This record gives sequence, C-alpha cells and structure tokens, in this order.
Amino acid sequence: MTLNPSQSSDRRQAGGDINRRVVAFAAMAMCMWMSMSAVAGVIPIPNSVFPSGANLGGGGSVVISGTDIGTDIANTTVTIGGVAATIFANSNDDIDVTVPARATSGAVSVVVHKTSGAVLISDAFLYQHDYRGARDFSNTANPNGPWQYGWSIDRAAPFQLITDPVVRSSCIQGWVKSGGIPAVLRSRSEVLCSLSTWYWPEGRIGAHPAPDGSNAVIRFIAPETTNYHVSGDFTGIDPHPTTSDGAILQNGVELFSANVGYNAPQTFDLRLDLTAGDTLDFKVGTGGNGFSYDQTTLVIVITGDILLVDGLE
Ligand SMILES: [Ca+2]
Repeated sequence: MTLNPSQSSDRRQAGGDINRRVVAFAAMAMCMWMSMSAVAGVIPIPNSVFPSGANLGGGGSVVISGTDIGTDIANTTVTIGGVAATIFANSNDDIDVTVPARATSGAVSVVVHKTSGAVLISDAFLYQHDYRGARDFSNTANPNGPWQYGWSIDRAAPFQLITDPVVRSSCIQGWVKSGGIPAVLRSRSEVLCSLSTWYWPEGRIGAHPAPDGSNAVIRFIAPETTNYHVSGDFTGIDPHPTTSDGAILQNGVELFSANVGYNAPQTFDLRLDLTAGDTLDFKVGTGGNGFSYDQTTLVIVITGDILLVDGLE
C-alpha cells in the first residue's frame, strides 16, 4: 500500500496540528504547575518511618523523617493504616507520632498530609502480634499498653512508675526520674548514636541506674494467660566501661541475672507460663561498684502462644 500525495499532505498537516496542540498544552501545563507550586509549595518527601512497626495495641512512638517534613505542622496530619496517628512533637525534618491501634496484623501504608498534597508510603509499617521493648516504646504514655517505665530502690524493691516529664534529644527520648536517673530511654535514630560517653545502637531501649543504687526498670504485664517466649539481652554501651547488672523478675521472683560489661551481650531465652496480669520486670542496677558509665541497653522480644493461633501469623 502506498499513500497518495494528498493523504500524505493531510497527515503531515494533521501531525503539525497535533504538534502545535502538544506544545500549547505543555506550555499551559507548565504555567499551571508553576502557579500551583507558587501557591502550594513542594510536598516534602518522607524518607523513613522509624521504627517501622508496632504491636496491635499501638501506642508506640514513631519518627517520620524527611527534609522539611515537620514544617507547617499545624496543617499536617499523618495516617497509619488509614487511621490518624497523633502528632506529639516535630522539628523541621521529622515528625513524632503515636501509633494508632489496629485489629489485625500485617503491612499498612503511611500517609503524610500537607496543605500541598499527600505523600503515600506504601506498606511502610508492619503490625505484629508480638511485643518488643524498643519498637513499642512510648514517649507520651506511661503505662503504655502492657509496658511501664520506672525504677526501684534496689533489685528486690517494688516497682515505681516514672511520672516526670520526658526528655527528647537529637537521638534519644524517654523517661527520667526527677534528679536525672534512673532513666528508661530509647534511641530515636536509625544510626549509631554517639552521645555523652555512649555508643547507642539504633533503635535500642536503654536503662540507667542511679548513684544511690536505684535500679531502672522496664515492666511488662502479661495481657493474656498463656505460655510466653521471652528473649533478648542486656548490653553495656559505654567503653569506660559499663559495669552494671541486669535481672529479670516474674512477680518479684528473680528468674535471671548477669553482670553486664561493655559491648558484651548477656542473653536470655525463657519459656514462661504467665497468668494475665503477671509482671515481668527487666532491671538494671549498678553492678555494686557505683553508677558511673553504667548506661545499658536491652533487646526484649515477647511472644505469647495464644497470640499465634488466630491464623494471622
Ligand atoms: Ca557500675
């Protein structure tokens, strides 16, 4: 098949019209874009959600970071899995939110809404049935679901809640008893935090004893009656070095204890039958030689058998 000259000419004419229309449309679109940009500004792009998960009860503190993401906070909202997350702090480049509760486990999306538009981070956040001391940490609520942050005069003494205002620095946040310590803190950084004399691994929860020998305590209260797998470690993070002690008590009865040095994890791996309401206290003391340089971090992972049989895991 060949094209006759008129057909070819018509098509060239048609092509020219299309080209002119494309150019005109592009120019119009550019004007519209420039106008919208001038009015609304550029939408800040989040580059991380940290930690990127929670237990189903929610309540944990999460940092959403990105250049200028925390500006114009009065006109900013955040949803996690379609439910509003409460903003409780911000700086120019991050927003701190409290995670909403959720009925089922699984990945959900995070959306940051600004006046200039909304940014979707697909499947950025994972709800799980287990409990993790660091991931579930709250900078706004104490008690926080099954978790409480506090202190005791010594290892055997009763737990007392810390009710003083929280501290929040460039890379740590948390609960500090009036006077400075004991303290229960969590790194809010995705990288190793070098602060004071510490080398604090990203995302870890920590506990520091006091000069009078008072222990810092992280308490877990069993939400269900079942068998629980409790695992993790105590690790010193001060090279001067840390000389603390770590202990785990069930309803005040000691199950585990270890002296804790610098960068040498003291691990625990327990199977425990707990009744709903039973307490597990994770305590950090001075090691019997003073409190200096005793900043200690913990990994705590708790999984209840009854939570694994609903087919969602
Ligand atoms: Ca010590």
